Amino acid sequence: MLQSWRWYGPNDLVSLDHIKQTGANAIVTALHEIYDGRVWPLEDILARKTLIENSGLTWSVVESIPVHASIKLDNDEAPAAIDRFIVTMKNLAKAGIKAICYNFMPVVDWTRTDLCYKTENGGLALRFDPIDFAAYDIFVLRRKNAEADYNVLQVAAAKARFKTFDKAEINVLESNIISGLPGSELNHSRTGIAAKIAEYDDIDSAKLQKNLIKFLKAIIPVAEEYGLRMCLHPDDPPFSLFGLPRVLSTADDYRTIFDAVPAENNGITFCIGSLGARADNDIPAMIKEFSPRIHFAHLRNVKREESGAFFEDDHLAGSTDMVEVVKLLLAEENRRESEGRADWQIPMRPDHGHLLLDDINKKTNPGYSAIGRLKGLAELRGIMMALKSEANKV
Ligand code: DNO
Repeated sequence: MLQSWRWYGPNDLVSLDHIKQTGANAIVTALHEIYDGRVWPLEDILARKTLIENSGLTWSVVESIPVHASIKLDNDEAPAAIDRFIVTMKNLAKAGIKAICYNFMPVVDWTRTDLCYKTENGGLALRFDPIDFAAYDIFVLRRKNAEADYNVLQVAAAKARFKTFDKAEINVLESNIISGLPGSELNHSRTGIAAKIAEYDDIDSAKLQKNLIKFLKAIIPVAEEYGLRMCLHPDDPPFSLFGLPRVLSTADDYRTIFDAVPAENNGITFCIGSLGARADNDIPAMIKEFSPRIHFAHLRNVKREESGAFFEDDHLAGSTDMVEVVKLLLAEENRRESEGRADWQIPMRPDHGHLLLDDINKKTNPGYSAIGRLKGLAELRGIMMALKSEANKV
């Protein structure tokens, strides 16, 4: 697999030179400074590409082109926003960057309630606790009719949890949930997020899915023409937040969009950590079913807890069998290679990592510190090498 590393651009505290030292040879990045639906100019893309190449690395995947809210809402501004998205796709193709990750989560992108959860080893991990989330939603944000989106037991647990919070804890929880984690386009205020959520009052899952399919029908033919592999990232976490619809959480969700727009360019960012947060997602079965469409893989492993919470465990621990995952992805690469495809390698990146050692006292992007990801990459690389060596002996 192509060993890649997410880099947030020239301001990233983990520099390209450091990334080179990890042994990764490809970069996953975006023009993060242009997040509001404007076109990414070809010259800006080329300048970023040159910067990467001057460090001896290649830009393998774009993560992500933000999908403007008007497209999710399918309002009057949507056609122009789709046109701009397409111009950016074409500019990336002209620059030779052919894999594009994006997502279709309304209002909030990936979300956690705790960014400093202490693991058994003393490192710090990211965690999502649905009761903390409900406590924020119902009792801090006080979203209209929020209680209706939770069952009686959850509301009672959230109320009890809320009573234990002091002001400082509420501030941290709020900032974790609404300030936007790295790579998210939006950084909301409390009133701002309430207004954004209200825009979706009339949009249920069926409508959001319809809007997604309309978008795919516009962009996938362009991807086919320009040889772009589009990689739709799953919802993280893979269930509704703030009562908002989420339509990329299960195998059925992906089946629906692949049936509607069958071209293989209509692919998936197979994010083990996002999909693995649901016990009813059978990850190996999903890889087997969707393998020709897996154009990008995020390798990360969440540990599901009894309560419905989950935390990000070590890359080889957690609730998903990572060895099995890597084995299946290598098998798909072999299949592509045997077809003589130039793009047979699936780019992967070690997704997130614990805060470890002296990174704990540094300023880092949550989930994207150097040492934790380096550890993850090293472990995953070991699995790849071992499996390849075994396969060569057969
Ligand atoms: C988190 C992520 C997300 C993801 C985007 C994909 O670490 O995997 O930021 O990149 O949602 O579009």
